[in-house]
Formats: sequence, structure tokens, C-alpha cells
Amino acid sequence: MLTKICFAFPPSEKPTFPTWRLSVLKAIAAIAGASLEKIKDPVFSGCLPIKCKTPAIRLTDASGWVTEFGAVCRSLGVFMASGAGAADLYPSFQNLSTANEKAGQIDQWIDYCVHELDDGHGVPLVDQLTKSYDAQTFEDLAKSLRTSLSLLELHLKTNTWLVGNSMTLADVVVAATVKYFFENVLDAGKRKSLPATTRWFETCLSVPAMEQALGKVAYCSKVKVPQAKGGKQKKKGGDKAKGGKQKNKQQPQKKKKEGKGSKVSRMGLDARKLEEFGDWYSEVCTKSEMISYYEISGCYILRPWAYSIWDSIHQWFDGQIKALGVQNCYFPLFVTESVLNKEKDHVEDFAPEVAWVTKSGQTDLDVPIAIRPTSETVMYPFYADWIRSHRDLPLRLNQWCNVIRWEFKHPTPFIRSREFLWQEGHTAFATKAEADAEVLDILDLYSKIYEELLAVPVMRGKKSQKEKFAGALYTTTVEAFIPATGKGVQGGTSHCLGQNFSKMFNIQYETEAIGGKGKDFVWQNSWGLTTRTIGVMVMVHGDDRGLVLPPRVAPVQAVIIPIPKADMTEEAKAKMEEASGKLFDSFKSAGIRVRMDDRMNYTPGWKYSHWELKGVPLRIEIGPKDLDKEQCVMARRDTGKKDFVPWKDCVEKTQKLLLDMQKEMLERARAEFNDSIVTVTKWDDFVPALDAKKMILAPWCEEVAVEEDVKTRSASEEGAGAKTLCIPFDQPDLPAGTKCFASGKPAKSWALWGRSY
Ligand code: 87F
Repeated sequence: MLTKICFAFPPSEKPTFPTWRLSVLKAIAAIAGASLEKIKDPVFSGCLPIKCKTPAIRLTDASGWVTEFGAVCRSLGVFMASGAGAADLYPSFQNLSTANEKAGQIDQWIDYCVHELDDGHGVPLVDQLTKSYDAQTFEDLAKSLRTSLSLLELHLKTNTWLVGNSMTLADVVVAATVKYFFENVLDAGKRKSLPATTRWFETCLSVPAMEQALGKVAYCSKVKVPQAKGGKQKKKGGDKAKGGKQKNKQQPQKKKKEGKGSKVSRMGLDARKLEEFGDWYSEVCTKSEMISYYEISGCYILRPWAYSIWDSIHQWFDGQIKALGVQNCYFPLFVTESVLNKEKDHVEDFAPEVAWVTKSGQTDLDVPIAIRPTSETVMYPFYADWIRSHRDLPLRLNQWCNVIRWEFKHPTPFIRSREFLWQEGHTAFATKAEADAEVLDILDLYSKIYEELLAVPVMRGKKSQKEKFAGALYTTTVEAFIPATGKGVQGGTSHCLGQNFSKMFNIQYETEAIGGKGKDFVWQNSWGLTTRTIGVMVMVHGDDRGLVLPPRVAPVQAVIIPIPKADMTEEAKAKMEEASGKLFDSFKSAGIRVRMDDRMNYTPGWKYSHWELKGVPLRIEIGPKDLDKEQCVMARRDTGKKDFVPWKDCVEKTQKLLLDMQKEMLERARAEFNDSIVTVTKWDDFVPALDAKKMILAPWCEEVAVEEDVKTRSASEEGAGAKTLCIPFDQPDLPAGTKCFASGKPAKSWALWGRSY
């Protein structure tokens, strides 16, 4: 175990390394769980005491000193990988070929820090800010820093981490280095132009060890470049050259202080929903305290604020399916290969997404074991066992669990994650009619979750042949839409599996046929709804101030914020406390989910932003003037509208407002949903409508080849190709002779098309 890292500055001359080099070491030490110990008067034996731009380190009392930044980082990495600290950060050399490759990639990022960020720009740039100043040089340096950072940005556009699928030493070193830039030169505007880097940096910070290692980041609000002074200025007519040499030295120092003072810790959102949707979404998810990023790409922590919404959905749906006669159960997480592949056809397409356990400790398992991506093949062998006669039917089971699908597309919290929570229902019936009826019953419940709980409108329909679950006879779906991106999103699916699986797994029952023992295969359904629901709700309702939660699922429906003033009498303060306490109690007794925010260490303004960001539907303020009038102010999160309400009417008014908000949020979202559907009857109108962020309702021949063709032909600079979202149950008239918009063949139905998640 690495317990301490000894470091020393070069003995004779003044250290020339920038201070943040030491902070990189500190970060590595914190991650490794080691302490940093400064050694005085070291003997730099065996190291090159040339410029010593990094503190020199010594890993054990017996080892020699290592200096130079890259070498220092690498030797720490190798040392940790040998079991002496955070072993995952650097590859161990037990598997030479992959370790070498990974180590090479990590080294490359360390070198990038040294040559691109630091030597090239960091030192000279900070010199410019703190020592000399020359507008032209400063501009040139800032420009080349941007060029260097664009490299990082490009890489991070398609990668969560710098090397591989988890955090490595490369992330620690580069993040600790760029922290300096985030604090000093990358103001809000520049951060916006580096969205992937900013997101990655925040991801790094959300790893607890890193947060601890790097400390709080005070993002730069606005770079205040020093005024150019004296003869150094080259740029013509730009900065006004005034003053002498002395000032020239002082000013930047003062500026530096000002720079620090002007830093703001960001409270609201930086990104705007309609301008940088991806950044906006990840900011909303993290800053509302719904999600924390995790060091494994595609995995997220659902914090209580998000989990509580899943709880609401769980509770409601659970009650509904139990009323239908469904029972809950739990099947194991692990599947053997033979069971998983029993129904080869439907699994084949998904095979790359299946995650496998291959080891216990250091020992290889005899046979690898898969982690469930869905449970058809896990459950159905037991259905075959349990179902004997018609008396055993229907069998209607559901489980609430997690599944793993190792996605390769860019992960997005809630919407596309590698592990997610869901319910999966698996039912068996004697007749197709019963199965058909249940498919729709469940789909109806799914649409109610979206529309009545989450206030998100959906379109109900059938999936096309190409888009249905391969193991199903037919698939029904609820499709939602994100107007801000113009993309459809599959909200939940309810499949009729027909007898496909019962034939495969031999799930037969003895029929009631009189005078003989007839046997028949059961008719099956499966249906699932995931935590994606929450992401859709965030995307549909959130705004530039953060989350907007529909009251039915909001963990807190109303927050009471008393606003005491410093000059209030003790008596008035007590009255305010009493009034807000009474209000709180009456809300509680009325079953309203209420929170009191009477924290003294935050200003009212801070609290308003905080609860707005978290999407609490109603804010109730009680200020000094309201005390005499025995009233409070109620502010709606969705519209921002404020009302004065007498205390005696508060409960009733709140109940009404919550109902109104729930209803109006759905109405507004529905109007936008409907506005986002355009009817198209000829190909020429199709791509322009897609590019205008619309869904398209078009007459279609229902041929798979045509759907594939549309997908290819509709890919444009604006986005990927379109597919059918569904064939809506609610079909407009299709006059005889109507042609397919894409093939010109006779149309069989109206299909809803769109780009999608
Ligand atoms: C990924 C890997 C392996 C989806 C997968 O929709 C298998 C699969 O079978 C897979 N991704 N599916 C289809 C899931 C069908 C169905 N299962 C029960 C549902 C709802 C719940």
C-alpha cells in the first residue's frame, strides 16, 4: 500500500515549476489514499536536476528521486498498479499486450499535459497574467491553448474517459491540470465552446475520490486580462499603453486577486435547453441532484430526488397490475450461456450487448455467466415446469429489477444507460384473446404513467415489422417526443409473444377438451417500462432554470421559505416562525408533500434558485410585510406566476394549484406534441420536416425494405435517418388508392416517423 509520497523541490534555485504541478501530485496521492510528505534538503542523486519543473518524488525510502512531470506521473502509475494504491488507474503488467497499449495511451495524455497544456501555454499564460503582460502574446497564447484543448474536446466528444471505459491516471492528471484553466481562463463562454471537455471534467469531479482530490472548483466567471502597459505592447491601437514599469508589475498581481474574487460557484444552469441540449440535460440531471456520474461509463447513481420519482411510478403501477391479477416475483440476475441462447433468433441481434462474468477472484469460471439483459429465457424454463393444466393459467408474473445492456452508443442518464431499473411482466394464457386483451391493458397503464403521472403525452400504436421485438408476434408501444431535439423516444413496450416462446420452451397445458387429454401451447406476453420514463419527463418539462416536476410525482410539492429581515423585531421573527410552522403543519395534515426551508446560512435568492433547479412545483414565501396581512406569496414553478394567498386559504389553494399545474403541464406538452406532427404524403416534404424537428405522419406500404430505404435516404447533416416510431392505433382515414409516400406502392396504413433515441 502506498502510504506516503515524498516530494522535494529542487535544492538550489527557486522552483520553476508551476504550483498546479504540485496539485496534480496531490490529486494522485489523494486517489491512491497516500499522503504527501515534503522532504527538505534532498539529495537529488540519480535524477536530473536540470529545470525540475515538477517536484521530485521518491516512492520508498530506498528508491532514488524521480523528477520531470511525465516520469513522475508514470512511476506513480506503475507503482500503484503493482498493488500499491488505486490499482485501476494504471494497467498492471500481468497482461502485457493490453497493458502496454493502455499504458501507452495513458502516457500519451500525460505527455499532452506537459507539452500541449503546460509548457506550451500554462506557464507562459500564467506569466502573462501575473508577471509581464503583452496583449498580442496573451492573445496568441490563449489561441494556442484553445487549439490544444480542441484536441481534448474532439477526443471527449465520443469518449466518456480518456483511456478505456473507466477513469485512469490519464483523467486524474489531465483533470488536475485543466482545473487551473477552468478556474482562470475558461470563462462561461469558453466552457460552452468546450462542451465535451466541460462535461468530462464535471464527470471526473463527481467521482468522490476526485472531488476530494481536486477540491471545490471555482469556475472562472470572466477573464480579466491585464491592461497592456509600457513598451511591451505590440498590438496596434488595442489596449491603451499608459504608466511605467512599476505599475506594469503591480497591476497583474492586483488583477489576479480580482480574478479570484470574481469567481462564482455556479448555482443555476450554464447551458440553454434550446442551444446546447446535451449539456443542458446533463447539467439539469446533476445539479438538481437526481444523478451523479459514476466512473463506469453508462452507469449512473440515482440519487433520492430521482429514485423518489421511480418510487411513485413503481407504487402506482404495482397497485394497478396487482388489481389485474399480476403477482410479483424475483428471478436471479445470472443466466447461463445455454439458457440465454436457447431462443437464438431473438438474442442474436442483441448478443454484443450482453455482459459476462468470467472470473471469481483471479480464477476463471468454468463457464462464463451472463448478466440478464431481459428475463424471457431465465423465466420460461420454469413456466414449462409450473404450467401443467388449464387450471394453472393464467400465470401472470412481474419482477421489479435491474438489467444490464452493454450499450455502445453514447450513454445518456435515464435514456440510455448500461444498467437500468425496470419492471418486466411475463404472462401466459390459454387463449390468444386473453393475451391480446392484456397487451392493451398494460399499454393503457403505460400511457397513464406518462400522461397522468408525468404529464407527458404519448402516441399509442403498433411497432413495424422491422422495429418490433424479434421474439414477439407483435409489439405495441407508447412513443413520446422531445420537441427540443426533434426526436421520438420509445416509452414502454407491451408485446404479444404469441406461441413463439412456448414452442421453444415447451410450455404446454392440458386443455379442457371433453373426453380427451388435449395439449396446447400457451399464449404469452411480456411488457417492460424503465427508468427512461424519468429522463423523458426531464427532457419534456425542464427549462433554462432546471427541472420542472409534475406535482403527482414531485418528491416535494411545495416548499415554504420564510424571509426574515435583519431589522425585524424578535417578536416579528417569532411570529414569522409560528406562521410558517402552522402552514407547514396544515400542509402535512392535508397530505401535501411539503418542505420547510428555514436554513439561516442561505439567502432567499439562493433558496429560490435551488428549489427551482430541483423543479419543486410550488414555492411559498412569507416575508415581513405578509405577516401583518396574514398572507403569503405562492409562486408556480411551471409558469412563474405569483399569487397572494391568505393563510386561511393556503391548503385549499395549494391543492387547487397542484391539480391545475398537473393538468396544464400535460395540456401544454400535448399542444406541443400535436404541433410537432406534420402530415406528409410525398417524399420531397419528408426530410425538410424532419430537419424542422418534426415527427411525420405519412401513408406507408408497410414494407421492411422501404423502411430501411427511408432510414438511409433521410440521414442528413441535421441528424440520423428516420424510422417508424409506430403505426398509431388512432388512424386517420386512408382513402382507397392512397400511395406510400416513399415507394409509391399502395399504402396500408398511416405510420408515425421520426428521428429517435
Ligand atoms: C439485449 C440483450 C439481449 C432487448 C436485449 O421489451 C436480449 C435483449 O431480448 C432482448 N434487449 N431485448 C428485448 C426485450 C423484450 C422484452 N422483455 C421483457 C421487453 C419488455 C420486457
